[in-house]
This record gives sequence, C-alpha cells and structure tokens, in this order.
Amino acid sequence: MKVTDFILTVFCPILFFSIGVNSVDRHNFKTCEQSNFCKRCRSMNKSQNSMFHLVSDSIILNDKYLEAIIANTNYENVFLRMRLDGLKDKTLRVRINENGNPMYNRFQPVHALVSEPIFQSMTMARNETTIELELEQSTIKVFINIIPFKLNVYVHDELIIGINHNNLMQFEHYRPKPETIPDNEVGSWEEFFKEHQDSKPRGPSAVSMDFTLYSSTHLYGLPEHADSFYLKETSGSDPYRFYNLDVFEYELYNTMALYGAVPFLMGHGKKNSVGLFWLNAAETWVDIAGVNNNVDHTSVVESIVNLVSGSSGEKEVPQAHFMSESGIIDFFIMLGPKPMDVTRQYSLLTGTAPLPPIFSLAYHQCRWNYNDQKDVHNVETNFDVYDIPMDVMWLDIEHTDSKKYFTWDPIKFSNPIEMIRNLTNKGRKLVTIVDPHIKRDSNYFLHNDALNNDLYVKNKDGNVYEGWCWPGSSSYLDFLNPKVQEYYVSRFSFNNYVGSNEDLYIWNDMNEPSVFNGPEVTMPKDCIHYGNYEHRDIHNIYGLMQVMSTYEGLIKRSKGNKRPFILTRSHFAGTQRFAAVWTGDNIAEWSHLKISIPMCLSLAISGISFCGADVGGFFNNPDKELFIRWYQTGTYLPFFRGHSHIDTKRREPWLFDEQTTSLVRETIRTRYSLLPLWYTLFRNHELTGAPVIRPLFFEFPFEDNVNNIDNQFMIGNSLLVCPVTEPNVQEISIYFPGKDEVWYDKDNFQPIKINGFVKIPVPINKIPVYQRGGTIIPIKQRVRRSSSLMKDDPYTLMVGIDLKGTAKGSLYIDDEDSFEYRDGKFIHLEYEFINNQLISKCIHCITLTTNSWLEKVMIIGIPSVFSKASIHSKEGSTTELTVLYSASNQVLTIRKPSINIAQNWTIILL
Ligand code: NBV
Repeated sequence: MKVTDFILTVFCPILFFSIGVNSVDRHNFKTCEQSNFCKRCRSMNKSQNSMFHLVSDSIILNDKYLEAIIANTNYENVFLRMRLDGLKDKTLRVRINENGNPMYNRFQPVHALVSEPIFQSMTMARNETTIELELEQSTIKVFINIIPFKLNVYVHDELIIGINHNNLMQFEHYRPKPETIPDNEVGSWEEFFKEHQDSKPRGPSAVSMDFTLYSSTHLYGLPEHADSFYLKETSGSDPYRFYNLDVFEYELYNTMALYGAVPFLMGHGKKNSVGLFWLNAAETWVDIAGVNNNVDHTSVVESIVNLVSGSSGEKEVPQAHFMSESGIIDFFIMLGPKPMDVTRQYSLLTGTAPLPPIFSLAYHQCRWNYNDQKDVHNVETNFDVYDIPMDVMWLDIEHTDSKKYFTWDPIKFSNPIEMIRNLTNKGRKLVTIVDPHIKRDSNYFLHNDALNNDLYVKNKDGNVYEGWCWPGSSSYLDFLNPKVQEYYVSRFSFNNYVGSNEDLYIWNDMNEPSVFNGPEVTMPKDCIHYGNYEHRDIHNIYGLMQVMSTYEGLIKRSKGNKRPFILTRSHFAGTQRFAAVWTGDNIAEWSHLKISIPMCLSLAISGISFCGADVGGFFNNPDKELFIRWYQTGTYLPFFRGHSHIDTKRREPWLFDEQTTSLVRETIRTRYSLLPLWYTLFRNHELTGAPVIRPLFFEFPFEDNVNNIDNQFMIGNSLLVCPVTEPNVQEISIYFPGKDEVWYDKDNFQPIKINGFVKIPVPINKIPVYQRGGTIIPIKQRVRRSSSLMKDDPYTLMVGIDLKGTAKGSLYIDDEDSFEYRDGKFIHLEYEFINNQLISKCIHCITLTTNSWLEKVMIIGIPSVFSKASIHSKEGSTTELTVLYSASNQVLTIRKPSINIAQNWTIILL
C-alpha cells in the first residue's frame, strides 16, 4: 500500500465525518469537463450532420419490430444494429447496439424492467428517404429519416418528439487499443481524477442521443438531484449527472449526482405530456435546453422538412441530450397524452411498488445510533408516556458486532429477540441496517463464505477488490452474480440471521456503493463484475441489485407470506418494486426541509412514490421551530422517519419543550388518522402506477400557472398540501388551482373558492392542508400507540362536496401485512355523494370480513337545509341517524351510523 493510500484509507473516514464542514467538497466529485466521455459527447457539433445513417437495403419490418443496420460515415467498417419496437399502451422502444459480436459485451440493465415489454404490431411504408411506421390505428406515426438517421414521432399528426434532430447521436464502438494513442484520444484510454487512475483498458465506449420535445413547455423528472422540481437549462452549468454517489453534505439547487439515478424524464405542455426513459446503468449526463419558452406546435409538413434538412426549426423547444459512458442506446418514448397516462406507461415498463405493510406508512423512529437494548426500550416506552404514536424503531450500524452485518453487538444487543418482543407487544417493529460492504475479517462467516465461493467484485487485475468503509478494510459482494443473489437471499432466513424474526425489517444503506477511499467515494470503474462487465457499465444498478436480493430474502424467510419492508439509499429505475427510498444525509437547515418536497415529487413521478427525507435533518441540530415544521412536512410525505447523525444532540420529540412535544404529537397523530387514505392510495398506485403524492400539474394539466410550483403538492387527488418550510413566517401565499374548484381547510373546513394565490396565516400550529371539494377521504379518528392496534377501529368519512354538490372517494382494507390480498382477500369500497345521498358501494367485499364499522360521516360545505338523516341497508332496513349541523363552517356531522364498513348502504339527508 502506498503512503498516500494509507493516509487516505485510515484518515479519510475520520476527516470525512468528524470535521464540521458545512457544505459538499465539490473537489471530490467530477465535473463534466473532468469526465472525459462527457466532455467528448458534450462538445459534439450540432450543426455538423449526424455521422449515422440507415443502410437502405437492411431495413426489415417483421410482425414485431423494425430492424436496420446503421452505418457510421466516420468508420467504414463499423456497423450498428437498430431495432424499434411498438409497445403496448402508446409506447415505443429504440435499441441500438454494435452489430455482430462487439469486442466486449455491452451491459443492458434489464433488471430495471418488470418483465419483457409487450409489443404491438405496426405497419410500414417506405420510400428512398423515409420510413413511415403506424400504430394504434394510425394515431401514432413514426417517420424515420434514412440519411442521416433521425426520427419524428407524431400523435394525431402533431409532432411530439424528435430524435437526433441536433445530430448529437454518438456510439463509440469498442476497438483495439492503438499502439500509440493519439493526443486527442488520451483521456479515452486512461483517465485520472485526483489520485485515482481509471485504467480504461476497453477504451472509449460512450453512447448519446438528443431528443427534442416539441409538444412540451416544461420538463420534469431525472431524479435524484437536490434541485427544483422543474428541470432547468444546463447551458451555463454542468448537465444533470447520474452517478450514484455518497455525497457528504450535499449542496442544493445544482445538477450534481446524488445517491440514485432514475433516467426518466417527463415533458409537459398544455395539450400533451410525454415520457422518455433512457435505460442505461453507466455514468450518464443529461443536458437540458429550451425549457424557458412556450412554443407553438410545429405542423407535420414543416417538421418533415426539418427532419430531412436536419434543422430543428428556429424555435427554441425543450431538448434533452443523454450521454452515457458505456452500454447501449436503449430508450422508451411514452406518449401519454396526460401526465397520469405517462406514469402508467412508465409503470408498465418498470413496475409499481407493491402495497407496503401498513406499519411502514406510519411513523418511524431512527437515530445513528440507539445505544443498546435499554435505550431502545426507553425511547419506545417514552413514546407511550408522551402519548405519541410510533410504529418502528431503527438500529443503525453500531448495533452490529464490529460492523459485521447480520450480527449483533454481544454486549449492547445481547438479546435481540427479547428486544423485538418488547416492541411487538405493542404492535411495533424493528428495522436493522445491512450495508453491502463486508468486513475483511477471517472470523466473519460472510467474508469467509464470500472468499470460498468467489462472491466478491474483482479489481482490474482479477483479484478481490478491497476498499475502505465502516468496518475498515472491506470487500463488496457482486450482486450481479446469480450465485451471490442466492447466497444473499439465504442470509435473511431466521436460521442464518440469528436474532431476527418476522418483525424485523431491513435498511440497505451505503449501496451506491460507498467506498471511502475510492474515486468519488465509490468503486473504481475498472473493477470487474460477473459476466465480465466493468463496474463502469453497471454502476448505477448496483444498489438495485442489492435490494432485489434483500427483497427476495424477506419474501423467502416468511415463505411468501409477509410483505417485505426495505429502505434503500441508492436507487435506479425499478427500485420501487422492492424498496422505499429516502433522500439521504440532509442537513438540519430550512433549505433542506424545503428541498425534500421537490426531491420526493421528482421521484414520485418517476415511479418511486415511497419517498421521504430524514425528519429533523440528519446533520446538525434543528432548533425547535425547524423541528416542528419538519415533522409537519414529514407527516404528508409518504415515508415518515425521524433520523439523526451520531454527533447530534438527542432529539426524541419530548426533548425540547412542552409546546414542541405537543405539536409533534399532534402532527404524528394526524398522520395516523390519515393512514386509511395513504393505504388506499398505495393500493391504487400498485394497480395503476398513479403517484401517491403528485405535483399540481398532474391534477390540473391545463393550468399553466401550476407548472413551476414545487412547494405544494397533492396527496392523491384529494389533499392539497403546502407545508411551511421557512422560518418565522406569519403567513404564506398558497396557489389554489382549478377554475371550478372549492378547497376546504382541513382544520376548520373554511372553503376557498379562489383560483389563484391566497395569503394564509401560518402560526406554528398550522399546517396548510386543504381537501378538494368533490372528494371523500376515509380516516380513523381513534389514534393509538401503533397502527396495528388501530386495525379494527372504526372509520370516519370526510365528504367534501364540490360546487355541484357531489363527491367521490374510495377505501381499501385488507389484513395490512400479508400477501393474501393478492388472492382476493381484501375489501374495496367506492363512495359517492350525489342528490344529498351518500352511497357506499361494495366493489369487492366477499372474501374478507372486518370488525371495523362506520363511526361518523362529516359532510363539508353543505347548506343548512338538512336536520335529519337515515341509513338504508341493502337488505332493506332503515335507521334514523343523529345529525348535527354547524352553520359557522357548514359541516353536517352524522354520528354513529354504526354499520359495518364493508357494506352497501345509502345515507339520505332529509
Ligand atoms: O450508518 C450511518 C449513516 C446513516 O445513519 C445515514 O442515514 C446514512 O445515510 N450512514 C449514512 C453512514 C454515514 C453517514 C455520515
């Protein structure tokens, strides 16, 4: 080991984590300029004609797809193979790979896909210069220009997206290393970053493509970045970067890479929304341009002229230029036309999140670290003492025996089963952390197994790669290897993970993977994985591969009975099928509270709804105001967990003052009362892909004013939330969307009928949340210590009526933690309020019964003409009900309909 290496390996972690630096050290991370392939791709000349063209006599359309050979005018004997598939639900896929056998296999991250996409047939017509494809009864047309290769996609004869219009397509084929490397190619064959050498034995292999989103005015997506929700021009900055990294104290409002990469982008315009998914797991940069202008739609004729001439027209329209270091060109176009259609189309490709066990939607209490079993017990019982509900206690890395995952510190956590039992007695659960780095210790069974069975990632020389992480010298399981997957799955069996049981769930952290002494705090790109892929090829999918095995492990240990819960830091497209995601190591600062909303919104529209941020901020100590506001915000984000760094002051909710405890109690209790809504929305997400939290433009796609709003969001279609994320404010301005809408303040039911900004007073106990008129929300008003204790509790229906006097909603119920719902054991009810009658319709009630009953109905926004109500069952019985009307807020409360919730009934107002 060199001296510099030694200093780095020994001191880097210490330097890293004990100095109170207040922002990211940018020097640890590459800029595009420092990433040779990014520099190469970015400097391509838009005005030079594309070097790629289709070989005219190679074009074939069989019943499934179009195939053609692409020639490269710069290299006489280099050919690519292009394949275009029409897929189910207005989706297209284009794949371009080297033709024949390339020198090295190009990695295709198919693990991101839920299954092989379903094709649909197309018809083809062609002439000398253009191919025309039609699908979906000719509503979708694709024009392919043969020389140079370009594509135009139309829906109803309107140009939606143009491909390679800026001539930025690139495909660097693998080639033998020249004896002498020409000056302009030096960085393609070897690259240095700080003291790290990337040996690049395979040479240049980048791929890139440009997309022009003619029908869009705004672009969104591309998580994970700590930036605004709407994407910004990158001409004056670096492109958005995808390279999963452990970024210490990450900076806000920039395009630097973070822990996760979901190369999915959504374009949105008044008439049309479109999705673009770039399926590539290598380091990727995305340049964005033209997003500040609203544009007219280009006509078919004009755009065909442009397609042939290579010009994109004079107008500035949104453009995205994707550049990846290796892999193939593989992209999907989803043609909407509405935002919700695009998410559905995307979820057909990458899957939806399976319905989480209900406890995971409740409140989680974490800290790095709870010191020992007694500490866990004290914290847990204090939640009861202070009457604050809590479902899950978490244990960070210090609970292990010397950072050996799947073990327990023998002194501090000597009886984990007893510790878990104490929690489960009150319906609570435990989560333990399992990181991917493995301590190189000959007394550690996992390390020995990995060495004996060849389970580790190799370095460029073919030896086991050694890096530095929490345990000291560490190696990394190669999750790409099926043998490793199988082994890892078996680690979670109750026999192997001694001290675990079915109430213990898993947190996969540091899985970018984080390597303290590696380039950019990760694994060197020239490391080798199963299948002879370089780490550069697979980097962004490493974390996904870990959570896939963890998920399988949790499924297997319960023989397929119980739903897993996993939290992961690194993520990729498709991660939603296995785990929830949090936004990593944020800081106890107002700006970090604020950014948690756009960060989770970007993930939500990109398939990952189950998102949250460390409540309170991970680094540093929040003051009480920030602490309260953070809990209030966290209450309305899907994953709700308090977490803090080991060096911060303890901050369980009772450690500030009485007011803080009481406000935090109040907001957590609100979360529990809303669990039926969250649960119903997650079920809906599983079935349809609809994001659980949504940007306003999803619900109001025609309202331009909402396109730049990212401090407000919707929960489902019913709640509008605008958390307070600034200190010391007396009032905030909230935008109320929709022309014919009415919004009811969740606290006092006051209606707001203005379409525009309204100033709302926000004293510290105020969380601005509004129920949309026209919706019905199921809640539970009896809040208990944990969600499972509330399982059979009665429901209340909050009926917010719209200007027409109607409302709709639904409720989903099942056993809350097993997979039996997949065999039909669930209850699904639809509610409708119309003609002064509330109707409950059992859509699916046969296979499961429940003890829960309907306790109360509140009809909000109703004029005072009713003094009585009666409930009529399907069987014909009628019961008079007590009604209470509050004229001041126009709410009619119907108490104790006292009917089992899984029933058909009608309440008639008289
Ligand atoms: O395992 C310790 C922490 C964890 O608490 C945090 O949530 C992760 O994001 N982990 C990172 C490692 C180091 C943090 C400085």
